[in-house]
Amino acid sequence: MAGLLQALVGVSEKAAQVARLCRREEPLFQLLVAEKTGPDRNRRFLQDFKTLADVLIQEVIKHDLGKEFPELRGHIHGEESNEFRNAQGETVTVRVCATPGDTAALLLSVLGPERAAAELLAAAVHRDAAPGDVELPDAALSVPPRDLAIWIDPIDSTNEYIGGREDVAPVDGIAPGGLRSALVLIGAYDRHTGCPVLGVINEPFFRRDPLTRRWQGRYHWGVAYGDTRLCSLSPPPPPRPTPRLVLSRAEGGPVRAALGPLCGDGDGDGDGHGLRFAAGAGYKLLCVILGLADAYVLSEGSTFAWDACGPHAILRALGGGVVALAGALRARRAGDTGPPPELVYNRPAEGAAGAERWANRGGLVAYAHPQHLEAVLAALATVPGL
Ligand code: 2IP
Ligand code: CA
Repeated sequence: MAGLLQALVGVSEKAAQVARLCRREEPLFQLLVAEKTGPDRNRRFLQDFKTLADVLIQEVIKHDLGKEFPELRGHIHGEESNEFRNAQGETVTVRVCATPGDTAALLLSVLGPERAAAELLAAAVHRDAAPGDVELPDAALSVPPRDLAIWIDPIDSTNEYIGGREDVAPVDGIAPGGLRSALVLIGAYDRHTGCPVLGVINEPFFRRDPLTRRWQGRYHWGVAYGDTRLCSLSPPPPPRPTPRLVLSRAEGGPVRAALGPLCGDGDGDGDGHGLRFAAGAGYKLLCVILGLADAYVLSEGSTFAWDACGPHAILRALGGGVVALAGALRARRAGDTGPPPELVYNRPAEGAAGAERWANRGGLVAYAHPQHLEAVLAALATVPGL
């Protein structure tokens, strides 16, 4: 298990390096932002460069983890399929080849004339990632990889990653948007129960080195398996008497209005009181993990298994969790007083197709302290339609 955690940290570092590379190296950066800079002859592909980088990172993670832990092969999932269509309409299966040259040639069949970009990406995926320096206490961590499966989000908060704003001032430590909210999310869950057991969040754009001006990252991990709870972070501070909640900017008026009073914001307009707004599902979960917010509330099914699995494992390691909002409200209204069901990661939504199969339908509440979960549910139980 310690080996697997180290490996997950290692692959998250590789993904973070690719994320930084795509913004640092001109040939890649041009492709990344091309959509914003006007029409181009190769439009069909350019619109999908970020997807190609994501697919490639996913394949690297599958390749590297599958090599070290053969039991995980076929159980490593992400948002994207590795079937990629190039500008000529041909289907190319993106994968890591035996040599950097072969991988570059494969990427070139998607990237058309962009040889420099293909070579930079191929070199990055074949470079050895810095091994995770995670040291675990000798706790008997006996969960065998054959019982686990993995969800990966190579870069969450795509829009902020592409937009690349560096100067977004944090409010009480929470960045409302910008590069800080672009994160690598990796989670391992129990194949049989669907419970998240191991999570890594990597922040590729944590801070700029004052001397080199290069971006530096950092990462966090957590383990919640059986009775074992281990985390790279200290437990969150004691619950604030008035909770601080973080929401998506897309969250609607009725939910804001119901939650505002709970956190000292009478009209729910987020004007410096307890409601905070931030981009990125993973980033909002990280805010709860870091104790910057007490809960993240989302009333829509706009997050997916790959957004929540890794952060959820870390939250569990710290004594918190993530519940399905609609299910929790339903149980509450039916008089059920037990703890509401946590999200699980092995059950596709019935009747859904494509990415929707893995949507966290009906929204979620991520919390650090159970009393804040209770307060949020009590406030939301009054909102019609939820
Ligand atoms: C997105 C991303 C969005 C988030 C959405 C996720 O993932 O994190 O920012 O919406 O739920 O699925 P919001 O910012 O409103 O919380 P991706 O960027 O990987 O598509
Ligand atoms: Ca995402």
